[in-house]
Amino acid sequence: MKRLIELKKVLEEKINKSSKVFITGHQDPDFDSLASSLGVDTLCKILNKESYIILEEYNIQPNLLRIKNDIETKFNFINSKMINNKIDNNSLLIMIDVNKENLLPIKEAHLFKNIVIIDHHKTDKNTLNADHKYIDLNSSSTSEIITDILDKYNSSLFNKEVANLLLAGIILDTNRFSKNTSSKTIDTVKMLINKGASMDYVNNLFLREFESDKKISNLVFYGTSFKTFQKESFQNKNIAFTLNRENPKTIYRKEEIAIAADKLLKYEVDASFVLGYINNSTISISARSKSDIDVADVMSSLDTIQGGGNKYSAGGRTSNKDLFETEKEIISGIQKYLKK
Ligand SMILES: [Mn+2]
Repeated sequence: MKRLIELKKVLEEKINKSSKVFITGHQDPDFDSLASSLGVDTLCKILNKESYIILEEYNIQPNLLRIKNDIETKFNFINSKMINNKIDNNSLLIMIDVNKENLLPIKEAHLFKNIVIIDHHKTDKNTLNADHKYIDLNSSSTSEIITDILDKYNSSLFNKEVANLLLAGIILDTNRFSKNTSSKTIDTVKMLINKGASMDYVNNLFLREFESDKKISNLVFYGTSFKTFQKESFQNKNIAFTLNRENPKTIYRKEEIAIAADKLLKYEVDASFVLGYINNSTISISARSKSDIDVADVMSSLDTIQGGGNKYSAGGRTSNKDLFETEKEIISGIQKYLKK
């Protein structure tokens, strides 16, 4: 309790003294990381300070992306590329649910002269050297810590919407109160419910996530064929091609296709190409590489597909061919690329 009051004081001081506040969670954000970032942003709003939440869209789960889209008009989201244009000497970085530099989604942490860490994970040699670290290993989640801070202000900015997401953060990190749950955690949950948060909202959120995960896993496990491009010049590249071969007309969200392409890189593949319809006539393609295959080069070389990106991550779309014809076009595009 004493430490928490001290944290509140430090946050007020640091936020008030800064020109603007940048908030970041960890790579591959989850509910706890996103919800507590929104909580800190709410604190900045209470203190009347310009603030930005750093979020990279390419590596965010569909469910979180949907939440982001729902609340986009109320919060300032930026990606790491936009930091350089906004940062100044007095900017404050608040790291939430993460304390290690190598787990940050940004490479710009060293540009900040003022950094505060709020987390519930163990520290080690990779822990960033911050001006103030608040690490509470006894807290179920960062959402719990931030709720306790917000609760000390009597502000209508701490509303039902924020409370629901913080509750989702706590429920995720405690695996539905089956671990890391103290009587303090339950007190915090009580506060959130008093603010209007509901278990129904959270259950619904996780159910949607479950359905979306299942859809992506099915696409990856049933729809992938591996092609090895042999001969010396093709360097035995192992490339994964994924599409819904049983029900090719299935419609996906663009993010689901992107996540499937990311997922495949966990396996022994040099590059992955995932194709699926995003409406009745448009096919979206996501390409990923972890080898010297430049997927942006491959994607932009294709005739009927408009595409682009960078060496490791590219995408494209087409309405000219069906899924199987599009797969063929990509395969021959790769063969041409590898011959070069
Ligand atoms: Mn967490």
